[in-house]
Amino acid sequence: MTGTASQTFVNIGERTNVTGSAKFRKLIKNGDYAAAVDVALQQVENGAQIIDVNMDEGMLDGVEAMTTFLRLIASEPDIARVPVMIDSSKWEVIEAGLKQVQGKPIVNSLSLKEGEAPFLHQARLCRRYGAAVVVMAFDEEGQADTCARKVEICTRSYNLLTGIGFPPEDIIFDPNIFAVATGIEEHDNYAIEFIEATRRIKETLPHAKISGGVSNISFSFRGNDIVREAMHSVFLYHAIRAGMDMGIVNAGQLAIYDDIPTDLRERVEDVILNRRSDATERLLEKAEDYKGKAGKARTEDLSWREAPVEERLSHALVKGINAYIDADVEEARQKLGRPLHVIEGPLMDGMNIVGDLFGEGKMFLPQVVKSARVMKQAVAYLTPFMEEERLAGGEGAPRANGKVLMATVKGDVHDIGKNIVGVVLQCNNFEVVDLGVMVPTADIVAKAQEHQVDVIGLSGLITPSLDEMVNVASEMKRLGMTQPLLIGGATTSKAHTAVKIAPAYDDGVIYVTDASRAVGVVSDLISEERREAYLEKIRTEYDDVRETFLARQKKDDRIGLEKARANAFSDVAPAAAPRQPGITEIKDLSLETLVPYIDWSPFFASWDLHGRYPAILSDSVVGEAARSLYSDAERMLAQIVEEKWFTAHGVVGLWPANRQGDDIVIWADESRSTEAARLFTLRQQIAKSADKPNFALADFIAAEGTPDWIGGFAVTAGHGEDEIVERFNRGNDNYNAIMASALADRLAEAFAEYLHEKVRREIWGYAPDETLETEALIAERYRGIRPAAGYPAQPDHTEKEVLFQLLGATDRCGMTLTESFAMQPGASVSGLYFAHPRAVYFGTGKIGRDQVEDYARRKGWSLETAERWLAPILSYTP
Ligand code: B12
Repeated sequence: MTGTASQTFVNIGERTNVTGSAKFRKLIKNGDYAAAVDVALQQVENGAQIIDVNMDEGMLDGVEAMTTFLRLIASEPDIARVPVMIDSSKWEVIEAGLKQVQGKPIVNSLSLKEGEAPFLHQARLCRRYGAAVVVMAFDEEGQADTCARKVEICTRSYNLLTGIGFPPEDIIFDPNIFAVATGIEEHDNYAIEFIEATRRIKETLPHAKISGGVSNISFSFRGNDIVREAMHSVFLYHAIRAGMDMGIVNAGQLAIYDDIPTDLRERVEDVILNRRSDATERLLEKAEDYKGKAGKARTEDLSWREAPVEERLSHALVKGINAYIDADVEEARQKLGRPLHVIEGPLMDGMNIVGDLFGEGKMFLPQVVKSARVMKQAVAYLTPFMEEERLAGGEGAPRANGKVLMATVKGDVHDIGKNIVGVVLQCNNFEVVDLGVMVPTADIVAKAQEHQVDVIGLSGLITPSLDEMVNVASEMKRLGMTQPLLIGGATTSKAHTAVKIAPAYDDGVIYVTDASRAVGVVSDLISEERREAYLEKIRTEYDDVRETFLARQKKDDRIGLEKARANAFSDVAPAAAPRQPGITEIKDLSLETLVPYIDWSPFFASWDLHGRYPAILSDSVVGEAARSLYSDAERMLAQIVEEKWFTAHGVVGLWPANRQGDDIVIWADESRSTEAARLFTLRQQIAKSADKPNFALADFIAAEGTPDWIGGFAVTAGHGEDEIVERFNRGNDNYNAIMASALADRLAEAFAEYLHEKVRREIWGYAPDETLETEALIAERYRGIRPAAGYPAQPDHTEKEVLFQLLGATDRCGMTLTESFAMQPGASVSGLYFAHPRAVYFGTGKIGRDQVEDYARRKGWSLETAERWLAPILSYTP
């Protein structure tokens, strides 16, 4: 087991630190904040769950750099979903950071270095901002290196902090990780001192957390990555067991504990645990073998087929092998006498192993879903025998741990995330009643009552679903229901759940970030003993989140709309007239054309494997799971193309257009006298530094008097998907059902990429000579952008309606919009084309009431309607 991948351990990304990353330092010094934001994004995509931001550099204005950077990442939803650790040795930089962060910040760090008074003063200020703090084991006498000193300083800090009412769960101790195996004898016990101190702090200082910079431990082996990775893994294996909660560590560069060759692991362990006096020399000796070497490939081994049937079933479940399942289950049934004995015996034992391995981070999602498939197929084989027994008066089906209802709310078509959670719950012997997508509130509450479920889970992909979830909560309250409500899906968040949904329902509303946490949460909710304490903990936590959110909203510093407009991006660069103006249809595009345009990284993310393709395939932690998933995907993709499982249609429109204020007028023809339609855009109202504009999409189109053009598109690769998914589900094959959906989504996105290129080179033709490889396309190294309604530059989903009309997307492509403006089929994308050479993607960020009123007026909406559709980006509470 890696320990490092343990479900509870939190990775802190460190690349957005000017002292630790030369690349980041250079970007910040050159004022290239857009590229610096990309660094943060990559960190998150590579699995960082917190990002550490440090601007402590002699030549930098730390306050300015911290402020600018945090503002920018706050308007990037993919980054803003992870907490920020504001890292500085200068208090004014920390405070500048605290003023910017939207979620719960973490301050890194405070210490008793300068004595108690400044320590407490800073802690009080952090408390006021709702921040958690990292406290270094450092006092007036220096940094602690022994366990006793570490514990002493942390205890003193803890007593001081709790003495002023600082919440203990917001205290994170860093008891100093120092290098071992340096050749200096006094250093040999450093890892043990840290691990022991961790254990004692966790035992004696309730709720406090432990963190540390992991790579320090292996400093003496610089240049030998295999040994360093092994040291990090072994160190974390022991430190996490002692209670370490989080650490600065490159998750992509960790060896799997079990995979470290035994002789190397033993010698590393000797060093980390200081087990023998010659440990350093012996590791140095061994390290020679690993200079520049790569790992070995494994060969398939069928010897498990010779084991007794119980062991074979367990092996098949853990490894996800369904090839022999029917024969093995039949053998077990004959051996054990009754079908129920097979389920409650070897099959449940096997699934328990799977559950444990997943919980410990030894198995990853695709593997678990494969295990679930084996289980389902085994149960399906046994069902007729159980039915026979039941008819003959026996007890029939096995008992589940509890029943969970799952549904994607009305107006939303997202399925994958919910289905994955369903499978993981089933793996842990919960019965799941899945109502599918677009489920109206009335059906959710009726089915919950009919099936007498213990817990209700709601999922949503797009922001209008957030409101719908509030409706479900209110209806549950009105009907006096008591089941706890789980909230999940891409746009949901703890803040939204705490601020908007929880107040609508009294019996527990819990936001669940991902599938791996769902089991723990549901178990707590179902347990008679733990349920109340768990709900109370959530209530207190959400009260805090709400308080912090509202406090922050009060001191929000949006600038007025007029001021933002005065700082618009103004660079007139009208586009050349298109080669094919008006509508171009693409009917039944060959799927083969799209394959080279697939961006694989999000495919892995949809299976909870985080990292960039292709590097993820050789990742030391998730590489094996990623390779196996990828080869299954390639196999299915070949079949999709060959057998035409899905049908892809697309449509492009290119129209004469001009900007009018923040609107874009689309003209009926080139005389530009009759308005055919009007698009509405929203402007950033965040205070910007000197030379940075407050963008709105309209800025990329020339004002009247200068002829300019705009484009729109809608593509789908989803016709046929539902039938295929249904077919797999009928065959108890969730793994392939989820795989087919994930591939349909990839093809839809690839279609958007392919079509954009065709538009630039041929249909519009403003970049006829562009030749870019897939990687460069994915990195968007071309002229022009294609923002979609719902993405951060235009969060208003209703803008899809006019686009669909202009394009005739329903007639031409069979695409429709739900009442929440989700597109059907699910694997669909639509958006606009801007050709301006300096057009960029941006986030509108939160907007002020003045703009909401103005937008309502422009769209002919009431203020209330505008506030409903723009709810996620309001900087105020209506
Ligand atoms: C893949 C993807 C797509 C795919 C597939 C969409 C689909 N049919 O599901 C495609 C390319 C088709 C697509 C299209 C669009 N997308 Co999109 N998409 C994404 C992306 C990159 C990943 C979503 C995903 O599948 N993740 C993998 C799954 C497994 O994760 P998950 O859904 O979050 O589920 C996990 C947890 O949330 C949790 N969970 C989920 N549900 C539940 C339920 C319960 C009860 C529990 C306990 C837990 C739980 O467990 C799951 C497993 O760990 C996100 C960005 C992101 N990084 O999240 C944007 C994102 C969701 N998309 C977005 C948008 C706007 C769109 C479009 C509207 C754009 C457009 N105009 O064309 C369309 C809408 C499609 C439609 N049919 O209407 C926005 C939504 C934000 C918003 N303002 O509404 C996002 C957040 C991107 C962004 N940064 O703005 N998209």
